[in-house]
Amino acid sequence: MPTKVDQMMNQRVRKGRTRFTAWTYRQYSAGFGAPLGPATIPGPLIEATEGEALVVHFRNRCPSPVTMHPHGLFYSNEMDGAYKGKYTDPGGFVQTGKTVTYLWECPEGTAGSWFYHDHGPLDPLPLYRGLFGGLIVRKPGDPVPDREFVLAFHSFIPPATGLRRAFSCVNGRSFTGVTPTLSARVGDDVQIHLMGMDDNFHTFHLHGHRWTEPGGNVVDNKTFGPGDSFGVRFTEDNPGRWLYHCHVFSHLHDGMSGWYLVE
Ligand SMILES: [Cu+2]
Repeated sequence: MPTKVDQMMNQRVRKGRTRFTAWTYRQYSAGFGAPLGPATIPGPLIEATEGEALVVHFRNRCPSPVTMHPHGLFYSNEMDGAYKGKYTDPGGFVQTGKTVTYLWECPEGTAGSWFYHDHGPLDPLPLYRGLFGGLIVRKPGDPVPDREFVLAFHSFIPPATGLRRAFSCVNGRSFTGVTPTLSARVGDDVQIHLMGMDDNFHTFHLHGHRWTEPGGNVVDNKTFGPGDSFGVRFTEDNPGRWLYHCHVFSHLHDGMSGWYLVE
């Protein structure tokens, strides 16, 4: 929260120290030559179409063993990226400086809003420091939305950060105006991908909007728990300065909230 201002309440936020060293996934050019962008939370968005396979070359530059474990895809047992004690495959325990290659497949039936995260021997502390990212699989020929956003609802907790206070976050940031400000224009095909990346239950509420789930339910506030992920899609029809937020009030007023600006 670099600005220390909550624009929703138009007030300064006092939470003591707010700086710690996060761990993130970061995309590199071939052979780990050079980073292709800044380190971000969530990490690089991985996108695929049904029928494709993902080959992920992963090098660990964190000071402790970490991994990549995907949700929603098809993968064989040894591509799980999970620590399993004496049953662990190499991809489930990647030591500092080591490289592994994961092969994950996206056959028919895997389309969805998914994510990947650390599942190594220190789970869940590395995840709580930021080791997670979005993963989207589309059906062949599905139109790409005009506006697409990936939002992780999560928290930074003292055992992971060493800070005195916990922080309720969207994409590593707290409080409206500091969290991602989304924007769209009337008529846009908008898709927002949500994921729950901590120990809490959250909801996604978007003011002035509603969306229809595949089963036909019309929703304007959706509950999701740890490890849940989903997409919200609608045609934009309502200009304004809107709030999106978690409707668990203690999370909302601890910063799990942001702007959605529609022209
Ligand atoms: Cu919440």
